[in-house]
Amino acid sequence: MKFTKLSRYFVAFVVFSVLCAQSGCLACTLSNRAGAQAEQKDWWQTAQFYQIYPRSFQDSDGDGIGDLKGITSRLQYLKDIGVTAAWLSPIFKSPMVDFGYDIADFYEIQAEYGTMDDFRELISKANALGLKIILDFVPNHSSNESEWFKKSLKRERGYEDYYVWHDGKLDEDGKRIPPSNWLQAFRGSAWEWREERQQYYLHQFAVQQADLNYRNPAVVEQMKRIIRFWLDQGVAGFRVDAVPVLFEVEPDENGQYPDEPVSGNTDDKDDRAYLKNDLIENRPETIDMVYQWRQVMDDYQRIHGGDTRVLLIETYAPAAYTMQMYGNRTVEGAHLPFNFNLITVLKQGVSASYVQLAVDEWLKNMPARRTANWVIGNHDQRRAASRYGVQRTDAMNMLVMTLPGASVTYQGEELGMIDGEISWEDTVDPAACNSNKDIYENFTRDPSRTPFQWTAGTNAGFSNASKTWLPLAPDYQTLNVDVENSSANSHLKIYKSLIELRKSSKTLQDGSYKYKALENNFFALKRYLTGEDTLVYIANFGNDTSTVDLQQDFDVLLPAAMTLTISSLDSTKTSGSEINTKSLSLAAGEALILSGPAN
Ligand SMILES: *[C@@H]1O[C@H](CO)[C@@H](O)[C@H](O)[C@H]1NC(C)=O
Ligand SMILES: *[C@@H]1O[C@H](CO)[C@@H](O)[C@H](O)[C@H]1NC(C)=O
Ligand SMILES: *[C@@H]1O[C@H](CO)[C@@H](O)[C@H](O)[C@H]1NC(C)=O
Ligand SMILES: *[C@@H]1O[C@H](CO)[C@@H](O)[C@H](O)[C@H]1NC(C)=O
Ligand SMILES: *[C@@H]1O[C@H](CO)[C@@H](O)[C@H](O)[C@H]1NC(C)=O
Ligand SMILES: *[C@@H]1O[C@H](CO)[C@@H](O)[C@H](O)[C@H]1NC(C)=O
Ligand SMILES: CC(=O)N[C@H]1CO[C@H](CO)[C@@H](O)[C@@H]1O
Ligand SMILES: [Ca+2]
Ligand SMILES: [Ca+2]
Repeated sequence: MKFTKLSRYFVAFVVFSVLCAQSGCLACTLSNRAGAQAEQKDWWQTAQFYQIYPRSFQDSDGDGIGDLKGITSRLQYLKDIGVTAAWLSPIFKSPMVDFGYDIADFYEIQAEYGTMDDFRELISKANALGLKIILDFVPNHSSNESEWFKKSLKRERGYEDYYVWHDGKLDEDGKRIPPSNWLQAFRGSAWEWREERQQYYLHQFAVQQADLNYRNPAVVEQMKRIIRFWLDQGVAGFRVDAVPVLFEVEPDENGQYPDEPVSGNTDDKDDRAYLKNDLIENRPETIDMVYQWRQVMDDYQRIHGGDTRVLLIETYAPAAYTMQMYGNRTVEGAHLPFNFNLITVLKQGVSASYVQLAVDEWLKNMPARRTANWVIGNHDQRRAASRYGVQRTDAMNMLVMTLPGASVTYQGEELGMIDGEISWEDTVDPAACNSNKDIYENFTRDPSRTPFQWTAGTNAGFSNASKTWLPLAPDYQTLNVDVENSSANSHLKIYKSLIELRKSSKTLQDGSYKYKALENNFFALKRYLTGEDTLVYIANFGNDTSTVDLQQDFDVLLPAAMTLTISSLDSTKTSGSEINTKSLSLAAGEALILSGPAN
């Protein structure tokens, strides 16, 4: 029997009321009030998502490479810190040219990561703990080692147009050249010649990542089949990779692809940023494909019931484009298009005014009744603590957890892990290997992929191998889960208390917001809700200690004294103490969450 959303909550409310009548506890009375509200949020709207990079999380068999059994053995950790749902970077069969983002079989698990049985075990352990597992869906391309590609190469029936093939064109000397000047993400041409077919194929990423042809209905159907296949295995949804590059412009009336204009952003002609890329990114057809995937997931839900399966998508794109991913007035799209503004905008500089710009860019463009989300890192970026500055580790974690909506953690951000140091000899990322020894550090993504730091022991407790697939970051003996969990205070302890606050605070879940960059590089955020405590986040993004009058510079409604609820690690202020909001002094990087009565 299925309930509509409203009636399901109503049933939960009745059951709860009965329990309460028996126990007569105060907590129940308070929860009743919340349960009775019509606008109850769905699980993903206030979720704490956590990205696992499987290769680097936990190795269970001593080959130096993380795996599914390793993840299963660490699920309790995720539960302990309060995570709602973990999304796993790709675990599918792959030659590992781009470490799993080059999938050879979308229906198989990569052998070095484990088996389908290991995956089922992972799902069942996660379910038992009340954790949700989300998979990475990589629809733009497959590995060139996939059966589909091999068949397409031979023009086998049904596969001729699985990829984007083209004859190329002739230059002035009659020499064959690629169809267009398009560049791939990892340097150089996006076209690769194949003798067998006497044609070029398109690859927006590495040569070994051939773009699937979304103008072929058989491809569209195949990808929907993949979604249903993994939903059948019990996953709670998908995080979809590299969505903006799904469709490219159609060929013109002569069957030719137009060249991209030069951007003027760099002189490096192999760097994708050399061109504008409007013809190969952010096409309108892509938005409709996202709506179609949502339909597949909603249909699945209608048939099979259970909690909402979520669609999270990766879009580094301008707001006007990204916001359409949520859906339009008649059609639903992604539950959450990932918001990378705190990464991209703050690359210009880390300051309160850039934080304000990043937050504005999302909240001022987001359509009504949609859910915001905040991301500060992933396996493509330098680690958050290294990018924002180590002394701002807690300030950033506190920010993403007090802003409205869902928040996303990349593994290690809860510990304040910093970039590993990877020599050219140890470099394995294609984005770096396709460059050279002198410039690879500008392109490498390896430093944020070093093994997770569990203990001060061998290989940080990640693996028993004599050599791990990437070297450990040098600081693992002092920066790890064991040390941080047994210290009186640590980034990890602060992170845990932030999640606890999010889970217990109606103000953070449902409250309104107001925020402002103040003149002395302080950023202030107020969350408030009728009848509930008001919470204020305040952080000093500058390099010097300074003092602010929060009432005068931020909000006259704030009380003159508020209670310190959570503070950054280096703060000398005592939790639970009274803070004078009219004269608040913060050291560089210091951040506080204050609470006070509703106003
Ligand atoms: C932290 O330590 C506590 C107490 O020893 C233990 O119960 C908990 O499982 C540990 N958590 C982690 C994440 O290691
Ligand atoms: C995939 O691409 C790589 C690099 O061009 C090449 O060495 C390999 O032979 C290709 N595999 C297939 C099946 O085409
Ligand atoms: C919403 O999207 C659908 C599917 O792409 C499209 O057919 C429809 O015209 C759009 N509606 C609005 C109001 O934009
Ligand atoms: C590498 O990055 C540095 C610092 O951002 C910059 O000055 C330099 O021009 C970059 N070099 C290349 C080859 O992109
Ligand atoms: C490493 O080896 C020890 C001793 O054999 C064992 O107890 C432990 O479980 C192993 N850990 C991993 C991560 O393989
Ligand atoms: C803070 O120091 C960093 C590094 O020294 C510098 O790049 C930045 O501009 C400084 N910020 C301010 C606001 O002075
Ligand atoms: C953050 C993220 O998932 N990045 C991936 C985007 O897609 C390319 C190609 O699949 C990968 O190389 C990135 O790691
Ligand atoms: Ca392993
Ligand atoms: Ca594409």
